[in-house]
Amino acid sequence: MLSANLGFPRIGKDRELKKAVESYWSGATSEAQLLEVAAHLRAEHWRLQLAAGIDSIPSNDFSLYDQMLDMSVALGVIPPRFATLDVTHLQRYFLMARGQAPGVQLPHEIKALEMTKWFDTNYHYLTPEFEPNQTFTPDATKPLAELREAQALGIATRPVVIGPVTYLSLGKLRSATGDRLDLLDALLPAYVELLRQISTAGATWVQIDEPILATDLSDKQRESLVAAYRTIAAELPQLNVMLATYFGPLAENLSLAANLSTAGLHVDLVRGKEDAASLVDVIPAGKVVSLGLVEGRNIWRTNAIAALAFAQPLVDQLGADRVQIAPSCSLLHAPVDLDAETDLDDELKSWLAFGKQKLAEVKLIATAILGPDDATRAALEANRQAMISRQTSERVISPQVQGRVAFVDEHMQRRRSSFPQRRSVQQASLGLPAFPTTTIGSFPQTAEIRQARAKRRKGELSHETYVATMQAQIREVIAFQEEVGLDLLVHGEPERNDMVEYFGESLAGFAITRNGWVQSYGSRCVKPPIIYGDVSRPRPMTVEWIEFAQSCSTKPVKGMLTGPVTILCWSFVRDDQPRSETARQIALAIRDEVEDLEKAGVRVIQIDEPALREGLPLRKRDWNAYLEWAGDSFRLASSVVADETQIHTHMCYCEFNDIIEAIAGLDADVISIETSRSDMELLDAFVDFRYPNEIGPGVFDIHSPQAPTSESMFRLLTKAAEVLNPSQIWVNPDCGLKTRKWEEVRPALTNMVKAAEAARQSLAT
Ligand code: THG
Ligand code: ZN
Repeated sequence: MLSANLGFPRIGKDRELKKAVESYWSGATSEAQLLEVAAHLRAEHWRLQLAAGIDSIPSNDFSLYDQMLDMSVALGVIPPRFATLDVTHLQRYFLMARGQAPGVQLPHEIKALEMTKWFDTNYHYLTPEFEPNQTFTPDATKPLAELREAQALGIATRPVVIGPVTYLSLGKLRSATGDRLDLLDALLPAYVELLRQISTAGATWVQIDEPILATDLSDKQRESLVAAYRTIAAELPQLNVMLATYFGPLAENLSLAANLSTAGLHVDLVRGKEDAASLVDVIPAGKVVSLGLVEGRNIWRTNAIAALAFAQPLVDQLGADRVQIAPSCSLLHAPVDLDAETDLDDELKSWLAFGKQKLAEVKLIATAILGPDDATRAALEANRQAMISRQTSERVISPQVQGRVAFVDEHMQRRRSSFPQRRSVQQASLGLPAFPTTTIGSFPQTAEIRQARAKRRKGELSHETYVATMQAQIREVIAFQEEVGLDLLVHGEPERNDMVEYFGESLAGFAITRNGWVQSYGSRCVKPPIIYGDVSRPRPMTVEWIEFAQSCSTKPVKGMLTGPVTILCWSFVRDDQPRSETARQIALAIRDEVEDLEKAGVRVIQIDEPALREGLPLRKRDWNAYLEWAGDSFRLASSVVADETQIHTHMCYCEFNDIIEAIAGLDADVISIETSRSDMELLDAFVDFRYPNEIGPGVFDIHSPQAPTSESMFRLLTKAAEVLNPSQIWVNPDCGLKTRKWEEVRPALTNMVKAAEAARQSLAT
């Protein structure tokens, strides 16, 4: 039975690509040096897949930044502001990605392409921008070079491209009217030419990714899919297309996908298990079917025997020569190699599989399905033992946690009084002015802070010295905020690296990896914690830091926590219970922390949920159920407090319109959101909905090093006060200040306080 892979992580097992790209950006290394590292990584990854016995190995899955950006380049979708620049190919590529490139001095700022989340993963792609009369010019340089590079190593590959309908659907049209799908007729000749060149260069198969098929499709998208693959098949009859779908069940799109004019169809049978039931009925005779049986975007070892039992009837009915075994989706979303995890214990490791291990699983299933030999039998037995170990481990199930979850009831998820009642008690107890000023939580992470954390990790710093260093930082941050005149203070979070990793380190049921990096966007990576067992909080996680911070000031200091939904969304989660169940366990752990903070005298507690919106399921029909348990989790975490205690939440850039009701349902006393970049347009949802609680619409963009003027911020506040009740409005930046420098933060916050004072003078009722 053939085995196939859909894509391999390109960042490198030691994030070699990240380092090489960032070094090139800084000017420390040349273009040639960067390209050499890239070629080296590709070769290493192809050899690794070959060694794993994978029959169909992808090429063009590599990228120096992002595969959607690569696609835009391959189709000549270069917005005029980049096309007209006199720069090299690679400089233009990075200008599109980041608005800057080494060796390029621009007379004025140039806006990079917008970044958007890739379906429901934590990967972000660069959004194609289409002009109203967009033309497409094929440029096959990259796919051809990679195909030939692999050929030179003696490896035949299946080049991967993103499909035309997914590509158009994810792009945005730079005009108020029109439909980007209307560009299909102009786009298809470019695709055909691109594929023709790939075919001529020796590829017999290509993989065309259309993950859009796992979403709710419009009639126009369906028609476009039919037209696109009819044209490609007619123009290139010699080329075999494996149409790859993933990230969810095809459901009502299954018959459409199966009947598109392609030689093969890949289905995600992990997220889309339900598709298996009708797959054989709808698949046309002779079409090759790729079964995605090994989860590509999580870290759990596949239950090989269960996968075999699941696949066997499909193989029997379709015929072994028509079936391939594959991961569910590209392995881009998995860390590279479990072997590098020297700190995880053997038992936990036996439950896991990263990219390299997933290839072995694909191969194992493909081999075993035809009747296992002795070695395969032994591998299956080892797999079975690991499954039993995980299913029966006392590390996974905690009777205490289970018992507690069983006793969660409605009143635990509701504040004691309604918002208007809470509001008057909070006003009396906090005594804040109108247009109160605050920040989102983090302050600049200086080299000194990072060094102290790194030294502590390596055991080079005693606990006492570490605490003293952090306390000194906190003291300074508090003094700074008092000096600037902020009303509600924060401790600055010097002790935290990534917010989710920080809480993952302190919670039971979580494991932290040493090197389990996954690309988030461009050169940026995240290291999601692994939730393997029932979650609880063995001891307070933040209380001592906040208590210390409060001891430095008579002004109120906020307790800072990450919400249960965000911790869930940014971790690798259990696959042996519903996400909602895991979220509820995390919520109880956060609730414990909230309770302890309150007991310690903390009067304001912020629980951030930046990932709430991005956790939305791909299919609209699943939204309500998600929003319900997500909201329940947030309220379970936050509602333990007395009326006097003010609960804040924060959400980053996000389209609020379609979930505003759920956001109001969180019943946070105050929400801070990002609004400055859209000139307060993002407030519209809150206005139209008549959002009842208090809001801090961000008045300056923390992504820009430029300090905003107090006039610009006052103008934004004026805009906000026209549509909201002035007594609802808080004054804060868009997001945390972690990535900024002190010399940028000082003038920005000084001006912000001035703007708030001006608002109190002229806008307060
Ligand atoms: N934390 C986690 N997941 C996230 C975000 C986060 N997912 C979505 C969003 N935020 C992604 N944004 C970023 C922003 C910055 C970085 C990564 C993802 C980043 N990473 C460092 C890097 O790659 O250099 C990691 C370095 C380190 O920790 O040593 O800067 O905020 N969990
Ligand atoms: Zn934010």
